[in-house]
Amino acid sequence: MQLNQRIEQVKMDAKERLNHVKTLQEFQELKADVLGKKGPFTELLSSMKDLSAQERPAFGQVINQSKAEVLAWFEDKSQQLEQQLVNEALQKEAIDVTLPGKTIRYGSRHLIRQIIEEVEDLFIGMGYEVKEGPEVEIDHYNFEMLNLPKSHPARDMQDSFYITEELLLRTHTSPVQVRTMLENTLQQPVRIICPGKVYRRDDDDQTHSHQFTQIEGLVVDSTATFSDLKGTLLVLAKQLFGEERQIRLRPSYFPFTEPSVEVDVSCYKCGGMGCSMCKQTGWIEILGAGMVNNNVLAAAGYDPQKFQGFAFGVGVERLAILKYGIDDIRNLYTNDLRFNRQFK
Ligand code: FA5
Repeated sequence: MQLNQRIEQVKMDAKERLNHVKTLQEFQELKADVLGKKGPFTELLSSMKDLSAQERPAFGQVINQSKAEVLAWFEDKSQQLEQQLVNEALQKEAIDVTLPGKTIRYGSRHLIRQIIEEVEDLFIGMGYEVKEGPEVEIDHYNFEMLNLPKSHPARDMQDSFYITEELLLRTHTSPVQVRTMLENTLQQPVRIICPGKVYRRDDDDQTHSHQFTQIEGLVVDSTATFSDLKGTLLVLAKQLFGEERQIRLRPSYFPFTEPSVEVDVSCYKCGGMGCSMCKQTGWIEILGAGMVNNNVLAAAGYDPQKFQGFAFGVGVERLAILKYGIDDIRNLYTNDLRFNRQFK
């Protein structure tokens, strides 16, 4: 075979095989086959020894040109393969932005917590400090320091869970006022609210629970009056329930306040007409309040001649019931997520 023909055949053969290459590995193998040391071009160059000295340079040039041409085809193919790999990778990693996303469920604060924080925000804005105390309390702070000695009949108002003779689950948040006044050894004015859980041996029904939440409020200084108390409670009721809800104060009795009142808010369900929720009265009791009894001030080291004050204790669950029209207090404890999620 003529050398020219052999060169053409090598080129055509290389082109044909290159067209069939699909993968990078096949490409590398073919490149080594065609352009490597043992390949046809090396063989062509060595076959030039049979040519005359005049013919050699021209053929050498043809072989080198052909090899450069074939090399260029290989480079084109290499780029094609790289592009193909990139395209395949892009296709594999493609994200369908039109697919619906996965819903991520996230938690939220419980309704009781939300109301506590709403009340805290309101009172912090009026210069109050937030204080907390222990849920397991000593009888001395829960009752005695609040003008309720051991044999006092008013202890029956708060049926208690005793742990020992002297230790009980606190029945109200009022012991936190005692603790705060006692801590305040310089007898400075006090303005606090104290949220927390309390426990009573009450029978559970739509509006009563054996464990519930109270927020205590206490102001002690030289000028606090009953009208300040009334104004403060009105601000609280309007903040929570809106302008249209009414409150009423009923004379009441607490050993730790004198005078004492019970505060009711008009029933959300019947608007005051009377229904099963408000036991046909049109009102739901939300808090007890009054002017701090002189005995309580004196026991905590505050001179009743110089200091006076008011206090209140509000039931947070009752606030939730009224604010959101909840028909059973027990819904606040059973942790049914369908219920809880309504108050996100
Ligand atoms: C007291 O606990 C007093 N310590 C409140 C107080 C503080 C009066 C400071 C004066 C000065 P009372 O027992 O009325 O008071 O409870 C206060 C509020 O807690 C009630 O108005 C009501 O909203 C709520 N409450 C009482 N018992 C329950 C119960 N079993 N379940 C749910 N909420 C209750």
